[in-house]
Amino acid sequence: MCATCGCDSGNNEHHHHNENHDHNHDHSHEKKLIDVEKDVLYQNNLLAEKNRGYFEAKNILALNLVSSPGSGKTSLLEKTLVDLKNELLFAVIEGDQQTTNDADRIHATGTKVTQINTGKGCHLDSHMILHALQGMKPSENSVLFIENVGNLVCPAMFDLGEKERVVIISVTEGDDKPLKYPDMFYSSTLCIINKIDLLPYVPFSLDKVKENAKKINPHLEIMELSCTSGQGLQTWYNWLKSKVFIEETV
Ligand SMILES: Nc1nc2c(ncn2[C@@H]2O[C@H](COP(=O)(O)OP(=O)(O)O)[C@@H](O)[C@H]2O)c(=O)[nH]1
Ligand SMILES: [Mg+2]
Repeated sequence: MCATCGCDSGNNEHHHHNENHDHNHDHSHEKKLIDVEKDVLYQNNLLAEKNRGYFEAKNILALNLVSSPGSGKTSLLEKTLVDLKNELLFAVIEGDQQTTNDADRIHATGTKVTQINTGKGCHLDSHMILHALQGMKPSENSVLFIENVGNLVCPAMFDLGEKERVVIISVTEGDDKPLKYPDMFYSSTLCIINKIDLLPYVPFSLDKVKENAKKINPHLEIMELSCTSGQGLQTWYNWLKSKVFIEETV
């Protein structure tokens, strides 16, 4: 049980850290915990639908970028915002526990950006996004990137109202991660494998990570790139533009 988001550990065993906890009880506090968790996710889903309606009404393509810390979310945004600035209109919501470091990096590209600091929180939720939208008012017909808190677990449970969830994994993290964090890979529509410039130096198999990711989610699209060398970025840009194009034609 995560103390901040109420996420289920998936383990229904009742753990007591206090060795002297020997009283008999009916575990009703567990039920209370599950009810709270259900309520948190229910409320989140309601507001996520509200956000989705807002995005649809304004023809905003919202993408939720999720990954472990340091896999390259902000680096990918920095490249994308600069390289496509003459073709697409962008806005960014940055999520981190502390600091405005990422928002500062995005601001330096000349893009409209809002930073959300979650404090003890380990994920963004739909209420935070709603609040940020009310403040920043992203333009119609734009692409809104939401960089989530670096965490491969809790953000998987929280729909923000996004159209696409993009999970980024870098080659230094190990090719077994889709199997270890299945919820994130199952709930994403695109997987970007970043830092392929480092492949000669690390024991990471592109084939293996793809096989593992497809085991979890057979529909997952997968692409590989390097923000540092630029290799593969064009594939990402084409994917992004194809999504904007689809948005405009429906
Ligand atoms: N070698 C290499 N380093 C990268 C690449 N992309 C990002 N990095 C580095 O990885 C670190 C974390 O990147 P950042 O974008 O802050 O990751 P975030 O925490 O997911 O936003 C930084 O030092 C980046 O320079 C890449 O494609 N190749
Ligand atoms: Mg970042």
